[in-house]
Amino acid sequence: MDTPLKNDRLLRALRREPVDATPVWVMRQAGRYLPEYRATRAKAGSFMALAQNPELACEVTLQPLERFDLDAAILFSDILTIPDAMGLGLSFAQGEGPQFARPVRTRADVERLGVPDMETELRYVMDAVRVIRRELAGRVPLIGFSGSPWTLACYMVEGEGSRDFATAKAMCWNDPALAHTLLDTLARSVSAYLIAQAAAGAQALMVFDTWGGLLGPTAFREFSLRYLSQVVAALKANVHTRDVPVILFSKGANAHLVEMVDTGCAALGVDWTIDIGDARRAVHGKVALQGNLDPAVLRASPDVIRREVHRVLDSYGNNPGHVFNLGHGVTPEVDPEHVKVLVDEVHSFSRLLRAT
Ligand code: 1CP
Repeated sequence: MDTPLKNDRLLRALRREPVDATPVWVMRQAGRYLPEYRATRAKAGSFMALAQNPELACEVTLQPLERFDLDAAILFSDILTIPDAMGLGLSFAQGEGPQFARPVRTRADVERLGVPDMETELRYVMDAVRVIRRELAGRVPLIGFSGSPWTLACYMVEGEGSRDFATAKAMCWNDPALAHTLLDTLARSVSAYLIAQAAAGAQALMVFDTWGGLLGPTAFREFSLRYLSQVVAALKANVHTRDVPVILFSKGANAHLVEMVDTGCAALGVDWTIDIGDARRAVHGKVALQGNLDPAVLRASPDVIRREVHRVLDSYGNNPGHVFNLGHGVTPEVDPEHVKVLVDEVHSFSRLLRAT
């Protein structure tokens, strides 16, 4: 567990310290675009069987690191493990999104929910963290993660994926007190989950607020940001997490970057709809930024990918605190060779930038 890191670029960049080259990892770097992932998933039988088997979860976590010169590993799991552990009955139909057998709609549904026990109901996640740390043997840091309270509430109330999560939003308008009870239970669960992952060995923590951008400015502050702040405050107050960098990613919420800095997070994820140089100026270099290449660029030719990598690196400039990533997850039809082009170009071009 105490093996020194051979590659600490990610952690240095998150602390806004100098690095020899910009660190890079890719959201959803383990996933369906990799044939070896599809093979392991077939062997496991289902997505949840894969996620609940620590040895197989470790195998797929390491697969992208065998192919690409990545600067971080991310735990192979899912944000929906918490609602599953709360008893909602999660399943993934083949080729389709998540579904809950028992969505949360009424006050009785919300009041039934408790904070899951991390070392029993979610032990498989902590076991996966421990196995991955052992197998990584200090090659790169391991990122743990959770969904944000708001994004988890979206799936729990809706009962499945959605374009607009209109049922979840309706709860916020029709019964805000009920929405707040649910979000508070989720914030306490997310905090306990991230603390347990750090205690098990996660070296950085990311919170995915994938659906934050569905909310207007006032609702974003009330139903998303407030609970992100609650989570970061809980992590700062805990001995396992007070020194572990936290990355907050609210997709589609670029208008709120400055307010998000006030949570006390180490870094903000940014999607591709803002120039990363503008985002850096907006936050006055007070946090690191992670992003923000449009994932659709990976469907273009290697020359276009290199040019777009240069554009993002040039825009951030020779400033501390950049973690290169996509602005959202890599999609299943992407050619893995294109991910290799991206990763190698980030390292070589960022070295060049530092030399000039
Ligand atoms: O068919 C399959 O094999 C399942 C596809 C899949 C994968 C590869 C799912 C189901 N989850 C995952 C892994 C996963 N999910 C990771 C692993 C680590 C890595 O990045 O390599 C992570 C970090 C997540 C996080 C996640 N799950 C988010 C937040 C990030 C994002 O992409 O915005 C969300 C919204 C989910 C929900 C979810 N789980 C799976 C799917 C297909 C979805 C999206 C459902 C929808 O469309 O709403």
